[in-house]
This record gives sequence, structure tokens and C-alpha cells, in this order.
Amino acid sequence: MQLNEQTITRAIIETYNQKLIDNLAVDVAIAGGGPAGLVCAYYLARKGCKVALFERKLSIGGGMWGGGMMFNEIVVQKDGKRILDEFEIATKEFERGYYTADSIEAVSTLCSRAVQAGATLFNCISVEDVIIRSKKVTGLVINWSAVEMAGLHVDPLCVESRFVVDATGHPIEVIKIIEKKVDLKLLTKTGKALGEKSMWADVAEKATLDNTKEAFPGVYVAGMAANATFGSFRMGPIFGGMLLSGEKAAKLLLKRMQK
Ligand code: 48F
Repeated sequence: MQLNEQTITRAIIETYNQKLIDNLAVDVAIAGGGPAGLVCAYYLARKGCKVALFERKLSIGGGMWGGGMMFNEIVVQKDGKRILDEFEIATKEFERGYYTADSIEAVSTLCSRAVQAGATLFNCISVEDVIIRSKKVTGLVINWSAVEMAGLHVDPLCVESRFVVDATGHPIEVIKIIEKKVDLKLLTKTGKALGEKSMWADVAEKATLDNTKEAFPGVYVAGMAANATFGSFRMGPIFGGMLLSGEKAAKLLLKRMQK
């Protein structure tokens, strides 16, 4: 068989278009493909939920690839190890209660398991706005990251969703958009994003789980975005909280969608 460039091109365009069309209305749209977003996508998809995840960068995985300061190892505690075990990501006990994992194996496995579970991951797409109906977020406004990077004046497209997860990490981009553009209060103490505090791994890891919840009608926060929204500490390259937060966000959403 002789390969034909036009067929290769058509295969890519038609297949991608279909994938995008199939995801124009989803149960959950996730902004950000770091560890929290990926784990959340996996647990939702595994239960039959229709999930689309949008990641700005070419590579999915957020801040996990670089471990700590580009030493590509991550640390998890016992609870976090449970999730790595479930994904069959190898861990080594460093000292009692501290486990390490190769960050490359961790990210690539989270990514492939999320896709195999049925989530659709879109890379190179940035979330630039939200759709609001009756004081609730009902979808995401998306554009090519290349458009954003080049500063081109190109209008975006939209994805409808029953719920949105802000898993954009430290910058809490979805929450910031809501804060800036929507004249309604967030579900925080002050009605505004409380912001991230300095490093305190122990407190931050626990707080990440507590702060994983609905932050605006229709929007849940997961991972570092949870602490940045509800005003807790950062934790650095210990990732148990991120994994557990993704799992908790998925559990909360599944329960909510059953209602
Ligand atoms: O930053 P990130 O890894 O968030 P996370 O899942 O995990 C945090 C840890 O990596 C680490 C930490 C804890 O140990 O403090 O920082 O909470 O992943 C967030 C992803 O969201 C993407 C961004 O490129 C990154 O890959 N992102 C951010 N804003 C947008 C976005 C946006 N507007 N649209 C699409 N993707």
C-alpha cells in the first residue's frame, strides 16, 4: 500500500473534529491537566461520567514532571500511596511514612489511565472564560493556546457542562475569571479568592482535601487551586494531597450528579 499524505491529513482532521464535537456537551469539564485534574478525570470517567479535560500546554501533567526543582522524583505519604498503588505506579519507601515515585512514570501513567478510563484530554487548549446561566457556571469558553500566546484577536468556542472543575493549580484561572467578570460572590469566607500562603507541607496537605469543594455554583476546585481559593498553604513536591483531592472532587461530583 502506498501512503497518501492527503489521507493522513484527513484522518487527523476528521477524527479530531469528531472528538471535539463529541465533547461539546459533557457532564464535567476540567480546566487543567495536572495531577489533580487527571486523577479527577480518571475517577469520574471510570464511573461512566462524560469528562473533557482542557490543558493549556502541549504536555499534560502540570507541575508533576519536574518533581522538586527538576529532580524528577515525587514524594507521597501513605494515603497518597494508595492512589499510586491503584494506578500501579511503583513507589519506594524512603523512610517510614514517606514514599517516592518516579515523576515521569507517575505523570505518564495518570495520563494514560485517565484516557483509558474514558476521559477525553485536550492539550494546547486554554480556558479563557466561563458560561454563566442563572447564577451558575454551565460551561467553559476555550481557545487554542497558540492564539493566546500570539495575542491574536480570535474569538473562542464553548463547551457546555453540568459541572466545571478548576484544577489550574496555583493561578486558579477559572476562579479568577469568575471573580473578575461575574458580579457574584464565591463560596469562600469573604466571597473572594483568599489566595495561597507560603510553604507548610503538613498543614497544606490536609487543607487541600478540606478545601476540595464547590467554590462557586457549578465549579469545584481541586489540587493546589483548592488551597489558593480557600486560603491555605502550599506544600511543594509532596503530591499525596493533589491525588487525594482529585479523587475527592470526583466523589463529590458523582454524588451531586446522582441527585
Ligand atoms: O499546576 P498543576 O500541576 O496543578 P495541580 O494538579 O498540582 C499542583 C502541583 O503540580 C504542585 C504543587 C503540589 O505539590 O504545589 O504545583 O493542582 O497543573 C495545573 C495545570 O493547569 C494548566 C497548567 O498548564 C497546568 O498544566 N492550566 C492553567 N491554567 C489553565 C490551564 C487554563 N486557563 N486553561 C487550561 N489549562
